Amino acid sequence: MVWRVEHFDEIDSTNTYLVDRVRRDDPPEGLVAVAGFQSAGRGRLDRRWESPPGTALLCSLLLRPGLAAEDLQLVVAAVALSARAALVRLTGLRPGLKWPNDLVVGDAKLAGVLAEIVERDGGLAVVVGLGVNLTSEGPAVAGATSVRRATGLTLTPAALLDLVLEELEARRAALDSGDGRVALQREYGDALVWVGQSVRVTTARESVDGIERGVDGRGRLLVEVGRATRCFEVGDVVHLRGATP
Ligand code: BT5
Repeated sequence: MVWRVEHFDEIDSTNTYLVDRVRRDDPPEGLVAVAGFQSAGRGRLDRRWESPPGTALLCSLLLRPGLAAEDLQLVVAAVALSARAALVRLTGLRPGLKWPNDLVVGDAKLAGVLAEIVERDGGLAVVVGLGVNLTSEGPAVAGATSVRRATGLTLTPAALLDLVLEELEARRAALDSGDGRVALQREYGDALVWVGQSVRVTTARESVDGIERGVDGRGRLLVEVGRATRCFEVGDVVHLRGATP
């Protein structure tokens, strides 16, 4: 993969920028936007992602994995696992993955991933945004952490991005083959936090308590509720400490 990195001191959102670029001039896979500050950083479901200037890796990647929209979660996994592997190499810190898109240390959020699909004639373009707290936990966000808080180490955004892109080479290639996707799914399952533990999954329609049982082949979350196993495509998960559903 030839990565082409565009740097911005300040931008509204690197995801918004790449989505607009795809709509406007449809650049090839491998375009990366990275910013020192986002004035309108976005999370899922119209939520905000906030990082003080220069304290986080804020980037978005344009991928064209040739998969169906239903397999988007695997693309999220490829990027989240690459960020995790890069952090392990740079700091020794091994964050867990919280379904569907967070890197966590214990229960505290270290990083988030936001994937957006843009449909083009030539297939799906996927913009995957990654925000990793390096030296600040973000303004007044409860339950957040940073690399510095978790390890005492100060990483630069550039050093982390370089390794994330290096780690993504093999995982991006894995998306192109059945065996590769199975391997990614296994790595994702191994990195997932709270498997076998009590969780609450909240969707737009309902809130369900059960035992987390991992992910299926499309990266959907499996939760045992009573005698049934429920499968979730979207939602938010919290860890229920000491609760028995
Ligand atoms: C996410 O959404 O976690 C996806 C975050 C993706 C951010 C990257 S930065 C580069 C690229 N460009 C963008 O505009 N976005 C991407 P979600 O799971 O919905 O979590 C959002 C929630 O995380 C917010 O509602 C806050 O509660 C919390 N949050 C906001 N800023 C945070 C921070 N710096 N650290 C930890 N949590 C934060």
